[in-house]
Amino acid sequence: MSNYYSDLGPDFKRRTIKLENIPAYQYDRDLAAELKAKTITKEELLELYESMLVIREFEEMILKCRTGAYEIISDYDYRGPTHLSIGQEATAAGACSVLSVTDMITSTHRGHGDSIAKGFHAIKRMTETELKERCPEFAALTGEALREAVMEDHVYRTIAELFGKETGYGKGRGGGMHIADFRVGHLGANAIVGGGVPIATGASMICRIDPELRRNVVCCFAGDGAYANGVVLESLNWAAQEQFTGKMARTKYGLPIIFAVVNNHFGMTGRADGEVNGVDYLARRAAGFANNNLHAEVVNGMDVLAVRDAITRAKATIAGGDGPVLLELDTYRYYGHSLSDPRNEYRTREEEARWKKVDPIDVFRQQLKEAKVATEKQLKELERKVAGRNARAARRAADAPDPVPEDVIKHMYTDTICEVVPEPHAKPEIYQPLPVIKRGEDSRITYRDAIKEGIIEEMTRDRRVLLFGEDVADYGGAFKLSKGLLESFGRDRVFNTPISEACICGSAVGMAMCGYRPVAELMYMDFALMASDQISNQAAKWHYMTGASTTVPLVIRCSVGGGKGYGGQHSQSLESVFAHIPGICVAYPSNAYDAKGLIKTAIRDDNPVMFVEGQLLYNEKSIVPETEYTIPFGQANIVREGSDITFVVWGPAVRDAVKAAEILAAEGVSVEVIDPRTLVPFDWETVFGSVRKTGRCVAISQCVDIGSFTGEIVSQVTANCFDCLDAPVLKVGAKNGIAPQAYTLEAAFLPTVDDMVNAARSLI
Ligand SMILES: Cc1ncc(C[n+]2csc(CCOP(=O)(O)OP(=O)(O)O)c2C)c(N)n1
Repeated sequence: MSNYYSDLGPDFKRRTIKLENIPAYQYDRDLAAELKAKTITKEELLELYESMLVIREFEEMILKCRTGAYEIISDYDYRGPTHLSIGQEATAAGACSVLSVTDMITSTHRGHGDSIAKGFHAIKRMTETELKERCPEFAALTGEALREAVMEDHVYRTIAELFGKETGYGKGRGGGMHIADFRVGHLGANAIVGGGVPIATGASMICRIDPELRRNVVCCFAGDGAYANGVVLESLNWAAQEQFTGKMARTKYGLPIIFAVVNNHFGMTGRADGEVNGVDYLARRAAGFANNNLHAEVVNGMDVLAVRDAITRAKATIAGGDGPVLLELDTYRYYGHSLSDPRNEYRTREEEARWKKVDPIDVFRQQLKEAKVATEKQLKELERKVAGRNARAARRAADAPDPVPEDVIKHMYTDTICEVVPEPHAKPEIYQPLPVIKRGEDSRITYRDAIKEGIIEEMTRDRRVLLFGEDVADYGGAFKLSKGLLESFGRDRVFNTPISEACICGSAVGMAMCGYRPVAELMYMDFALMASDQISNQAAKWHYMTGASTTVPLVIRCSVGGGKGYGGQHSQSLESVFAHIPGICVAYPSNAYDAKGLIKTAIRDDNPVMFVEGQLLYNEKSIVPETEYTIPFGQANIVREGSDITFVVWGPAVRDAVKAAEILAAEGVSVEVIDPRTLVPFDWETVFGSVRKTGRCVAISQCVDIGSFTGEIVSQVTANCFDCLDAPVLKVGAKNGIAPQAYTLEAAFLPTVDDMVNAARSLI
């Protein structure tokens, strides 16, 4: 027991800390033994074989497409990525064969096999009704003809996505590296190495607490290269926490996630062993995160039955409440990173030949014959069937319509919001009375309390709203905004996280993909840069990349520390950075009334939202009705009307802009102050309307001037109101520098009331 857990006080006696052993290659049966033990049927064996064949046929099609050797579509010019998984088929087929239709997976840039196998085995398990729901166009078919038609459709949609066609799984927006099919629990392949791992972790958080998803597991495929990536290690640490593994939470059930490390021994175009890994077996990674090694095991990933066995046992461990599990699947990639990689710099043909001797398909085929599961003739027939199905699907995909150019940004945002909370999520359990927000007689409350009240109302309305971040639960967050919420809503909905900003945001994506509405807190906006992949490449892009087959309704709350003398890494106003990323909304309330209305809208919106809070505003009060209200995104607030100049300004700078307007009023200059409230979406019409009236405009914010969103306002106003302008459009922001700590320097760094007044005077 460590000193921390001992009641006897510190004990520094010499000792050795023992690590648990990690079993490797424990599977000691073969196909005949499984048959004899009746642990598998002949049909299941043939299903496994067919699944691997479909993957190989698909990958070999890509190979041949490059040289025109795939005759059925030799006229088609395939131009996309070529990350083939030939050699690794047993990992995908073995794992997916024992996942249920609703179990989930995440996958990688080398994920054709995972995607094909997940759909293939799900379709094999679907009832006729489910098959018809999936493909209503086959309603007239029944039995095997129906299943076969749906299977061919699966292959077709996969190839169509690879070819970037409108009929692909992601309507051609994502392509093969981002393929997903949420109807069978495929939450997406990911072209960011390791990017899918926190998403899988987040999804498993929902499987753990949601009554309907409760029986599901998430199988997270990621390569050996990924296990050197920060967010992956953050995810392992996250998943191992006792608050999720059962001991501290109401839900006594560990995270139902299988970290399936697909170790093909290569990162990209170099060896992984010895060059990037540092350990002989990647299963050792698990020992750094949990005393039980996350039940880690090394598995023969060339043997589909060994993989099937390991995943089956992992599922049983998870069903017993003792997840998560990490499995290293030892396999080999026959081709280069992509087809442009000749692979001779980092490995030999002799090495490849040694691995091909244990080829998952050839070895299994031999076993099928030896155990008399199928004759040579029957196997050939199956192989012909698979090749024919693939060829027909490929031809159809090559002929399928391309997306039309006018739709280039269609699906970037959804216009849906959660208007009605579906059962059983309405009226969640409240364990203790809700925290009381104290109001004066005039109903004024602080900006901090306004956000808190909005969150409480939304958490009371919808059980799918979760709140998490560093120390937000017991302590109430660094700014005490969430104090008391843990007691009311319980630790399954309000929880602390490790200091893992990437995993905080990435897991929120996974939760959102499962239909939940996570609200993640990042203590300072500066730390959002630690999570920039998860915000910008994951949260922002999945709705588009899947052709709108998922939404990502999450809120990332982050506060700006500027003005407190906290220096360069705790003071940045980065909203302009995120406004530049298509796919996310950006809100920045400037007062308590707006803060409550906007946080409620943010939580109900089906798009991912960066919700920026000004720390200097936390104690500012305004009148905030106790009753429910929301403020629509993209609706600016005219803070003060005027006729000579338009100030467009947001966040804490609004207060200063109003002061500047008062000074200018005394000089006879009438300023209209417009607070857009949200940068994305932006209320251009209100701004243009104002400038057409005043003829002058200054865009103001606390962002560093260079590259600030104020520049976008200057550009749009100039382009749209040119005829009405009496003067150039100006911008005022922070100096083009790094926020300093010194009071005098910070005062000079941030835009001042004088800067605003002077800008206005220069236009008159
Ligand atoms: C974050 C990130 N860094 C680098 C790359 C470029 N890249 C693509 S695949 C790859 C190697 C990945 O290795 P591994 O995770 O073992 O998967 P494998 O390719 O072997 O299937 C790299 C470095 C990337 N896509 N994402």
